Amino acid sequence: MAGTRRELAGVGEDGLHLYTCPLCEAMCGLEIRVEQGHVAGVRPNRQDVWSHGHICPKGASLGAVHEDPDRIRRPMVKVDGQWQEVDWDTAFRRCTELLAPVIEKYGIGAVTAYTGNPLAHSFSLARYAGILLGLSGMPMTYSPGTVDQWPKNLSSHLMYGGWWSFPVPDVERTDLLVIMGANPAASQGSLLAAPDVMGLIGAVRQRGRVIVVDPVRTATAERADEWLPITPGTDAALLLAVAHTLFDEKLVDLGTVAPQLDGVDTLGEVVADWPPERVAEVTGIGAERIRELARELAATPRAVVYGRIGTCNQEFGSLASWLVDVVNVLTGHFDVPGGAMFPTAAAWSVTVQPIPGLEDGVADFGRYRTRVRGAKEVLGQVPVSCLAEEIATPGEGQIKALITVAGNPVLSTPAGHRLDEALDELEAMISIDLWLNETTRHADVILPGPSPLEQPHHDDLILHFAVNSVANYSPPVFARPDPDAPDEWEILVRLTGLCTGTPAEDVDVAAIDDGFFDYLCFTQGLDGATVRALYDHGGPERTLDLTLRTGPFGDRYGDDPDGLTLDKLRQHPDGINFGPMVPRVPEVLGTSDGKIRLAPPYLLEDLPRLARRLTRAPEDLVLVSRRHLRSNNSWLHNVAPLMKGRDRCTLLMHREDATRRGIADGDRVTVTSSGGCIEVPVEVTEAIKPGVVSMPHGWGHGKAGTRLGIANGSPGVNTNVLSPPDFLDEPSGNGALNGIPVEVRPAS
Ligand SMILES: Nc1nc2c(c(=O)[nH]1)N[C@H]1C(S)=C(S)[C@@H](COP(=O)(O)OP(=O)(O)OC[C@H]3O[C@@H](n4cnc5c(=O)[nH]c(N)nc54)[C@H](O)[C@@H]3O)O[C@H]1N2
Ligand SMILES: Nc1nc2c(c(=O)[nH]1)N[C@H]1C(S)=C(S)[C@@H](COP(=O)(O)OP(=O)(O)OC[C@H]3O[C@@H](n4cnc5c(=O)[nH]c(N)nc54)[C@H](O)[C@@H]3O)O[C@H]1N2
Ligand code: SF4
Ligand SMILES: [Mo]
Repeated sequence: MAGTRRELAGVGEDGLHLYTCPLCEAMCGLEIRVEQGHVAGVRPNRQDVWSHGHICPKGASLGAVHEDPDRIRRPMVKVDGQWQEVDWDTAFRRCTELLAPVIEKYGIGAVTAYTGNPLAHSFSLARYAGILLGLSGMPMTYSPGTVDQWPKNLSSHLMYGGWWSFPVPDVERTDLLVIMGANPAASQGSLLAAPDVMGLIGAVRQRGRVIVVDPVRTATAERADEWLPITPGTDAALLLAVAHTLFDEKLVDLGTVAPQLDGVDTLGEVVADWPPERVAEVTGIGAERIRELARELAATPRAVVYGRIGTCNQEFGSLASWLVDVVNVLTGHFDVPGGAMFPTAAAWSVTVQPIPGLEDGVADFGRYRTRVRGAKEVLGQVPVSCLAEEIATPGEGQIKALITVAGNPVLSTPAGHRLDEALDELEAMISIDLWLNETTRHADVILPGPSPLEQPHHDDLILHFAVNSVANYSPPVFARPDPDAPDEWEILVRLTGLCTGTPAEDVDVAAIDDGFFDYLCFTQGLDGATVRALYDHGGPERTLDLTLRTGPFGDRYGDDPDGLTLDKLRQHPDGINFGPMVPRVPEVLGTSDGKIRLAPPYLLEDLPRLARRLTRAPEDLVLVSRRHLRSNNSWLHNVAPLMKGRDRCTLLMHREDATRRGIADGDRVTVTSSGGCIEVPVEVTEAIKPGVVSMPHGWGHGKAGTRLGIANGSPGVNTNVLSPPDFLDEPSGNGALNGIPVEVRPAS
């Protein structure tokens, strides 16, 4: 019934609510029916101008997430090892009692934070994380960024002068899509926000071709025209050979961005050393197939290569991330429809502001190093795998206090089992989280935010990866049970104040919020006090209105009366779609000379390391990671409807590899790496390259002191026990969670 107007219920009322799912980059519009104060049903919103009726099982279970009896609803304080529910004032006083003495004794350098993945999807946390990270004075903080997209941040910073300027594959209009190291059938798209991404990929096949480069024949590969099984960690070599062929066969076509390119000749000289014959053996892809891939890309007017986590979380993540873009540029598929394009978000994000001192894409890294390992800072982050040793190793500068925000690093980060032990040594740990899980069980205080359905929603960062310029606003479905409970942004502001010397309970939240707002106004050439006078409230809604109104479609506070405002979005509950991506070069570039740097020296310096990889003795077996549609990293395993079906925490192994080891389907095996050892059941398959095994991450529940009734019933094992903390992509410091050498034996 396209276009029909429905009667929508108000916040907290029974009836029909429209809500954008905050769980992944697909940002599906949902219809949520509430009866007697409970979610009676979740259905896709077919009138949503972005998702047009797409949904997955996770979105359909948002009601179960909200109703989860294990979800933390009131602050909790640990007293003599026992949790007590307390009021908010008591909880903040306890934070002060814990943190103030640590800062007084050791200084703020002994305090750090870990900010996890759901933050990027949260209305409140995403818009205010910058306050904690920027104003608290903590010299180093940690995040899953360095087990995720840090290599892409790095290559974008160096090439475009914008560390969050990611070219996104225009899947709506391309005719040849090469997917490397991504499985959108499970993930629903990553650094690629698209509505019903598998539907769009199916449509590419109707028009043209889809090729998947992955060591695993994933559900995405099953639905592609061709699967190219690649040796983990060798994508950079493959892409160098593709670029070689483009130069060698005079297929280079720089397209519309030609005037902005810097370094084309250097690149030509570099790739001359990388003929397909040189990389065929190590990649496992024949030289002629590589040449043909280059020719197909060059000959197809609308073609694009898309690389994601498999090309980042690996030994040569920075080179691979850079070279994906290089190949798109050399084939003329950059900044044009059907190629890789820079999205235009309707609301600009605080998160993507340049790092002070690094505005121009300079390679000024290692401005500080970690105390224990000497790991260098890259774009303000050090490898997250350093956190455990920084807590556990005594001496000047030892970490004594930790704040976690929406993160579960015990399961998500390399050698999480060591972190699990180290967390007990902290003098203070405060977690902003909704569950008592493997990480937060170590906390002294847990400060819960409202459930997703008790918050408004409009994505922040994710809309910068979206194939359409879309804007929408969802009011909360439910009213807060305790109207006086602070929102998560307020918690962040109080903890920031605490870090700078004010007791958490005394922090003037409104003043800090106003100061932050004034700064945001200042970046737009506006006077904060004047703009603030237009509002009767602060918080993320005010920030959203500012970023919409000063964004590309905004009304600029009246300059364009037809322009976008939050009020206008409220009147369009199905969202407003400003259409597909448009060319943005050169305006999007942050380099001082306005150029795209095709051959950044910092990345070229890493090529000898890749060359050494070519002659390394082949590994017997290497481990890669995978995702499942009904998991979300570590944290949706407590939702009963998502846990139906057979055990997902299994080791995928090729039949030949299993037979050779006397292993049968369903057998339990031990998997050993230089990092550690786990025991897990095997799933024997032909849908994986021989010599490669695959494990999902985010499992390993069932720990004492957690409150996860359902997850603890199907705990699985933590694959990150196997991730060696020092196995890294060197230029970015990103963890190499794929391509880990392992041994597999039948369990005794
Ligand atoms: N349902 C669900 N959705 C999610 C998540 C989730 O946990 N569950 N997590 C979210 C998050 S945080 C992220 S970052 C995104 C990630 O989204 P994607 O990037 O799509 O991640 P995966 O589904 O893990 O797919 C990665 C693929 O890389 C392959 N691979 C491993 N090593 C290599 C290699 O060396 N080379 C190549 N070419 N391929 C390799 C793996 O076999 C796997 O198929 O998903 C998001 N969406
Ligand atoms: N081996 C291996 N390891 C990996 C990966 C891999 O591919 N392989 N992928 C990596 C990637 S890409 C990522 S992003 C990381 C994820 O790493 P993390 O972000 O550390 O892990 P999550 O499992 O997403 O943890 C989310 C936490 O947030 C809490 N939470 C959920 N919603 C909210 C909310 O609204 N507010 C608050 N305050 N808390 C909330 C949950 O209870 C949970 O504690 O894992 C990484 N680890
Ligand atoms: S694909 Fe699923 S989890 Fe992702 S936004 Fe849509 S409903 Fe939510
Ligand atoms: Mo991620």
